[in-house]
Amino acid sequence: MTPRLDGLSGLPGGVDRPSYDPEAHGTGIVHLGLGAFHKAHQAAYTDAALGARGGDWRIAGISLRSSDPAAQLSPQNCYYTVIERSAERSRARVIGSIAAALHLGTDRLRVEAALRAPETRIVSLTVTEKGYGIDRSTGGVDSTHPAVSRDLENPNAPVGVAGLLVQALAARYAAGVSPFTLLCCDNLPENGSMLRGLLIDFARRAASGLADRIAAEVAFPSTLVDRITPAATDATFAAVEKMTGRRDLAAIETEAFSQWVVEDRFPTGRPAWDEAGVLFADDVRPYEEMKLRMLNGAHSMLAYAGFLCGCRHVVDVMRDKALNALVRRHLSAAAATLPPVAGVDLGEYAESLVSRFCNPHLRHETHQIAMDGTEKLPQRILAPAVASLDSGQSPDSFAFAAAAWMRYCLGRMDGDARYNLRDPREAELAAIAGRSAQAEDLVHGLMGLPGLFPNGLRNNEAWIASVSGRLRLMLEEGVRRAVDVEASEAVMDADGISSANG
Ligand code: CS2
Repeated sequence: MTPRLDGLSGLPGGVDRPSYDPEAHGTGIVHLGLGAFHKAHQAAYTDAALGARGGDWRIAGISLRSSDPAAQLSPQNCYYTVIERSAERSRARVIGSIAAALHLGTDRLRVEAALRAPETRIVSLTVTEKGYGIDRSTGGVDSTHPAVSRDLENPNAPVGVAGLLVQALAARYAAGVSPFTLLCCDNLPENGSMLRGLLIDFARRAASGLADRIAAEVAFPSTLVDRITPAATDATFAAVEKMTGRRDLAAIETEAFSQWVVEDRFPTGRPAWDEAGVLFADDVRPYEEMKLRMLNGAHSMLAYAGFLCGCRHVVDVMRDKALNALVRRHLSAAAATLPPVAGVDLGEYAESLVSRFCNPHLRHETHQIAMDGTEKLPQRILAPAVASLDSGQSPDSFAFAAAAWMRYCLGRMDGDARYNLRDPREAELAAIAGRSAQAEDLVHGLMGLPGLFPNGLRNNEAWIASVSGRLRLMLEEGVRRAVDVEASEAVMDADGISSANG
């Protein structure tokens, strides 16, 4: 039987591995959210930074809910393989930057000790958009979020992000240990300020007496993170075994491309991430908005429309002529809502996204991207929709994306096959869909969900009519037909624009 990966010796020559001795480096980072994205992104950058300049910056990774990541990584001494796939080649790389893998439910004392340790100078997070419990309308906590409400009632054994971090900061202050820097790495706008607002509000509500100190003393640099990382499958494990001669139950696959733009505010120090390709900027907002609206916005649009047309993977969507045209239209529509981004040509950026989406070796499921729509839509589709209306541009592509999401909320394909919505507000979505399957009723019900659609859209009759018309066509004639109609109109509009220009 193939031996399991548990160290660096005996790996075949073609497999990249740490150029440093991992065991010789201490831990300086605690990461909350030990999932595939962290393993493909921040842990890989930290591995490269350790190789470039060393330092006690290995990572203690923590999962808040599932015990699987710790169960997969711990027997392997936390080594794992990343397969990086470009259209041309695949390479395997073993990562050594994770020093410990813990599960909050099982290892609470070790988790609390890691968060309190003076050696922990950075706490980074990838807990997904829904993990924070943020009320987007106030910027504070959503007290109906299950983890938030539980932690406000029982602050001594927190289960959520805000509860755990406020408890850790309180313990550090009580012990005279300075606070850590908090580095949010989720796809949320102004993610550093968002986390700051959340913690200050939680601390205030928990009467911890810490709110002012957090506001004055804790650094929350914002970040843009980018690397397309499909969920690992059996095919991933089989590929790794073939490439490395090791069984690796923590392996992941990702694309070769990777980007990390970070605000350089680390009063407690940081790894030499700049040596590992991280771009440091004074203000990441322009990059973040560009990525959220173009990459993630197009992703969400293509996920709903593509999934409902029977495309299992993003590459299948891109091979469909009509959907491909709609992705391109969406990228231009999103780009038109953005201010210029220093050093970036938005047209070239759009082209690079198209080729990343077309990567034939990345099996990225549309159903994975479709998940958690109520958490993703605001920054990806609705904010640019408002911006397009405000500047007199056509909101068609955003209206189409919103209609496709609404159609997806019905939980059934045109042929009636059922699927899981996988959304934290699933019960509310199902209740609205259960009341009526008429386009106008669905649009009215879903746009009325508290805190989701901004007023700029809720009160805009033209927007409502545009979404309703598209949804009606999807319901009456099927999503396939609606996609084809939309694409032929998009192509005509584009031709109209180019002939008017030329
Ligand atoms: C995707 C993102 O699942 C999703 O919602 O849009 O995870 C996307 O792949 C990453 O943000 C790419 O950096």
